[in-house]
Parts: sequence; structure tokens; C-alpha cells
Amino acid sequence: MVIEYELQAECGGARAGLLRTPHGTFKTPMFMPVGTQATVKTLTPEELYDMGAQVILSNTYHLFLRPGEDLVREAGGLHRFMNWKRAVLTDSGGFQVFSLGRMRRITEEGVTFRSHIDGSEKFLSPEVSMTVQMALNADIAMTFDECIPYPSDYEYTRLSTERTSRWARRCLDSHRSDTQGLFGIVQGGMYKDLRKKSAADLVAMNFEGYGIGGLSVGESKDIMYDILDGTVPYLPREKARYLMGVGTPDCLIEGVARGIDMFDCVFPTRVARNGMAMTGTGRVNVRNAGYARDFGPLEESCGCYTCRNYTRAYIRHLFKAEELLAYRLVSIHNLYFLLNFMRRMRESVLNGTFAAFRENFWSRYRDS
Ligand code: PRF
Ligand code: ZN
Repeated sequence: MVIEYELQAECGGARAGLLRTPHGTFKTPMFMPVGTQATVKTLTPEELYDMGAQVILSNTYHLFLRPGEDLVREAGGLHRFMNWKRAVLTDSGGFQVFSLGRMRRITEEGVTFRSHIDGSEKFLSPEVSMTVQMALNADIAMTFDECIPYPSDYEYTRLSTERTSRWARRCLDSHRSDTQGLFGIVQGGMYKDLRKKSAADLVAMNFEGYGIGGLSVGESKDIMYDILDGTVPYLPREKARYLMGVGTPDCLIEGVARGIDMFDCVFPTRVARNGMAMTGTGRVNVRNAGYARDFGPLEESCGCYTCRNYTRAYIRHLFKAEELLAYRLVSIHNLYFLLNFMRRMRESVLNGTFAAFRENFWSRYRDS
């Protein structure tokens, strides 16, 4: 096994642990900033280390289309190519091909689609995804799955989920690496019996960790929490669990409460570029006129580089003037906020005070 998970403490359903990878040992629960195109938008690796980022996620779909996996292999792999010295996880393309690819055709063999960049015809399959991910050589690769739309009827969900299990087997059979681990991805839509079957299929294949896919695709948060409750119990205690594409503070804390160890999401960096700052009481849009003369930081208690040095009034001015520093400053704050939130959550699990941490969070947080 290339990837090892060590469970350190449990507090209710929440877990604190360590994840050992070829590029270091990382503390869970954790949040992975997203570097889709081999860059976390607007930030350097040093800035990410400074805010405590341990692992970043990158995307097979995008790097396959541009610059192509051969070029990244020639550069010495993704770590060398982008100068990132900590761990990397690559998603398989099984989500982006369904959200970005055009004129998709799904068969048992794989997915034919048109590139969103130049319209050229491309093909992704379990084997192609493994070939690309082995060339990128991230520490963790993910199996090639189908993330079905919401809502989907029972029969389509069943057929798709069974195919995703067969695809997972093909990924396992074609993945060969001493430097990269492979996680399976549970699907099953919003049907608990299909979730249970999907988890059982994947656990039987003995992956090094498990992603939970097909959630946060438009369903209500209550449905997502309910499906998590119906999925996590079928995953082994001694392996890491990764809830894919989830990254708002409320979903992070509720995911951790249900036994999730890893998360990723474009949310903090994407909304930052619209002027949205994340705080313990909810979101603040720094572009609002009300902040024109606000000479306080984005969040009073925050220790990030942005909050230590810049005011809301200044950052608002940068947005109004469309100055590039605006995007960087709010991205730094949002990622620091989330990484710090995960650190505090982990501490509370280790101290046995997670329930109080969760209660305190909900007494302050407003979803807007
Ligand atoms: N599958 C993969 N990546 C994903 C998802 C999925 O279902 C999701 C769903 N929220 C995000 N990223 N491969
Ligand atoms: Zn800050």
C-alpha cells in the first residue's frame, strides 16, 4: 500500500487521523485546495504552504486536454511541473467529463466527448484515465466513475452505478505504480440501497481509500446528510474517506460529524474572485457599498496574511478597479479560513470536544 491511514481519535462519528503519502504525512480531517490546471488560481506553492495546505487536488480531465499527460511526464510529473512539494491527488475525469465535456456518448467502454477547449473529439475510459493519472504521478489517483445528474430515476442510477463498479475493477486491473495509491469512488445517486451495494462492490476490491461521489449535485443538504448516513457505515474504519466536491463550512462540519476525513471544493477560491469572503458567521461580499469606509479586516479574529495587512475598504477598492491583487487577497483569506477551520475541528476531535465545537459553529453561522 502506497497510502496509509491511521485513525488517532474518534468523537461521536467524527475522526482525527494521519494520512501517509509519498510526499509526507498529513493530518485529517483535511481540506484540499483545488488546482485544476496545475495551479491553485492566483497563488504560489509557498503561499499555500504558509496557510497550512497539505494536499492539493488537480484534474485529469483538464491536464489530459491541455497540456497533455506526455508533456507533464516529460517535466518529471505534476509535482516537478508545478513546483509543489507536498501531496497531490488527481480526480479521474469522471466528474468533469460530465459537467464540461460536450456531445457526450457513454458506452461500457468509456466516454466519447468533445473538448470544451477546441471542440476536438476525445475519449476517456478507465484505462485511459489510469494511463493519464500514472503519467501525472500524483500521490493519489481516483477511479473513473460516472457522476450522474440529479435527479435521476432508480433504473438509470442502478445501471450507471453497476457500470461504475465494473469501471472501478478495470481501473484497479490497469493501475500499476509504487509511487501512487488508488482510491475507489462510491456512487448510487440518492438511493440508499444502491449506495450500500456500490460501497460493498468497491470495498471488496480493497482500494487504498474511498471517495464518495455523486453528492452536492443539486440535492438539498438534508438529503446529502441522509445519504452520507446511509453510505459511510459500509466503508472500512481503517481507510480514508473522501467526500468529493464539498467545501462550505456547514457541509464540512456535518461531513466530519459523519466520519469523513477529506474534502475538496472550488468554492473558496471561486467565490473569492467574486469578492465573497468566508467567515465564521457566514459570507461577506466585500464589494458592497457598505464597506467603502470599513477600515477593519475581512474577519476580525483571522490571522491570515490578508487580514493582518489589508482593510475591507482597500480590498473593495481593488475589486471596483478590477485590480488583480483583489482576487489573490480574498483567495488567501478564504483558503486560510477553511484550512484553519479544519485544524480547529481536528483539535476538537482529539480533545473530545467536537460536539461543543459543532454546536458553537451552528450558533454563529448564517447561510446566505
Ligand atoms: N466523481 C468524481 N469527482 C467528483 C465527483 C464525483 O461524483 C463530485 C460530486 N460532487 C465532485 N468531484 N470523480
Ligand atoms: Zn483572513
